[in-house]
Amino acid sequence: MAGNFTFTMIKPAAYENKHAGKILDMILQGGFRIKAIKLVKLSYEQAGEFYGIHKDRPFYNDLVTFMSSGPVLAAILEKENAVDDYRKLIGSTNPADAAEGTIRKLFGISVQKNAVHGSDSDENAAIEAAFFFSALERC
Ligand code: DAT
Ligand code: MG
Repeated sequence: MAGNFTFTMIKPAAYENKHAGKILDMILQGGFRIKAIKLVKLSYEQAGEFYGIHKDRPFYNDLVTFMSSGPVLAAILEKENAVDDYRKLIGSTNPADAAEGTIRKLFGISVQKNAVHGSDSDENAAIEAAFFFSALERC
């Protein structure tokens, strides 16, 4: 059965470029409810742990450096079928390939600076949400 929450981060470039308000509005208008949210500045080590699954990929070091370069806005988003519906709302990993009207198409500036993270499975949504938020921080 599909889960009812996913995890997202507005990445440092999109946050720095003042797109957080517009992205949150798209998330809310897309039918998601914000269950938890906070601004976090990850250390290199913390970003490395979050993206540990990619540690053997050639882009890993650049990705971790970028994700620890400034604040990220982390959130848990609630909706039926949240993981798949959010992946549709954000679009393909590379903004150049993302469908018109998606968050990455509108606000992404490169594969790395693709505006937002979105969990790829219910299992990873649970792991990623727990990485950032305690049970007390979820409303
Ligand atoms: P997604 O974020 O769509 O789940 P992913 O899990 O494959 O994509 O990769 C995680 C992040 O790593 C992605 O958001 C941006 C970066 N990335 C992926 N492929 C890349 C590449 N070929 N070059 C540079 N960065 C890349
Ligand atoms: Mg991924």
